[in-house]
Amino acid sequence: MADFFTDVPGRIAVAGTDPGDGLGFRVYDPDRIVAGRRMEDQLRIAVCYWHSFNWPGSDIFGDGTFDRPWLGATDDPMAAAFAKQDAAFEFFQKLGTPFYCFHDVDMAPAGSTLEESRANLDVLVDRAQEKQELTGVRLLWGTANAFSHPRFAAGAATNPNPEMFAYAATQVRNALRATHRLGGENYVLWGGREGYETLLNTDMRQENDHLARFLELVADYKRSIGFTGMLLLEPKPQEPTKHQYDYDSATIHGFLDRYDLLDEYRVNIEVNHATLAGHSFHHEVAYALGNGLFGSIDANRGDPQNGWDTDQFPNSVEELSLGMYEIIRSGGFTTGGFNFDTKLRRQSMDRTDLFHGHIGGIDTLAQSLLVAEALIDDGVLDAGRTARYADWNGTLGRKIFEETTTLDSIADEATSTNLDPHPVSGRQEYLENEVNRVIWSTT
Ligand code: XLS
Ligand code: NI
Ligand code: NI
Repeated sequence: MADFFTDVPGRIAVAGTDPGDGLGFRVYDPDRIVAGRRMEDQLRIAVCYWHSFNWPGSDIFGDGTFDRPWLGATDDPMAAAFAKQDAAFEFFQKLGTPFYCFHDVDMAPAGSTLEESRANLDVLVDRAQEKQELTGVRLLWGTANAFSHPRFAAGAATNPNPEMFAYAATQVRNALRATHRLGGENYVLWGGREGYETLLNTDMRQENDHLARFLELVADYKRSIGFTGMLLLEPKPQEPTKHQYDYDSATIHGFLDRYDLLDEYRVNIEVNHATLAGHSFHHEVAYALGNGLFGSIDANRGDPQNGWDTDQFPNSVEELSLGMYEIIRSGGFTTGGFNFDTKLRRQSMDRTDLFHGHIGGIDTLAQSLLVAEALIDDGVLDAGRTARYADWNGTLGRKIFEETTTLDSIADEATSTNLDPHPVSGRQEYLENEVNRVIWSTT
């Protein structure tokens, strides 16, 4: 199965070099220095196992359409997992990106018992370790899928049946251990069905207590095995459940604070989940950065006319540049990166389409990174914000925060000086034009 992607004979050409086979990056050049770091080290791109190598291109109305010979080519699930892993690493290497991500069941088939599942995962992890050493590809994060199997229909940690909690805990224990063995830089928990369909049968408060207990156990286990990577929660407002507990970054923030878990977890923000929550990507990133919660990104985009998680490849520099600007001006990623949690459209059935999707998405991120650097260097947004809040450094601004200040003292002074403040322009259109000026002139 080696050399499955036969239309792509070697590594994809980076920007500035001749793409002999016609497939090349137009902007992404790993060694180009942007905002003080190599582009590769700023973006820390990862390819995801699940959408790219597990999913056959099926939807709720139809079967798989993709040319993926490792899916179903053999009745032996372990042989199929080996073939899939070969294809995945061939793809990572040809694309030339530094990281990948996986769920336990993406990498290894579930067995008929928990013990068999763990043993299967161990075999595939050994194999992954060899391939990582051979190719230099590293693990951005691992995770456990505790949402697909029918046993998790009513949730994993929030399932009314404690046996499901224990089952999910076993999966997470094994996946976290695998992530640690593979040198993963983070471990992600996406609460796929941690939410509810109807309050007629749901005790929300109790389910939240169970989720917090789960997260506490995971954090303790992480420390007990010496895993120094970051634990990340991935917000999503709904889908598959009607209402998910990890709605958005602010909801997760409140939850972690309430259960005294703020030191243990950060967030993995997905672009399409931000928009499903009624926010922009920019908002979610700025909230997480501003509250010490920022961890990593699942790069993708939604469809503005659809109300679900279409997980398309990112292609809008406008959409990504402002989020990128916040990330880079705050010092960039530490353990996080941009994971392509992205799906091809069902009609993109050629094996080479997987390259086109990733190349376009990576170039979009690379161009957004250049825009972010240019926005920082230009200074127009920082200068505008600084000027807008400047009065808080003045006499009144400072006095409001003095300990002796009371509501009465503020009101008395305002009344006696006959305070009559005048509003000033927020200059939104001016700033939008300035951002476009920078976007349009960045090369
Ligand atoms: C689904 C999520 C999922 C997580 C990993 O919407 O994005 O893919 O990233 O479980
Ligand atoms: Ni995701
Ligand atoms: Ni998603």
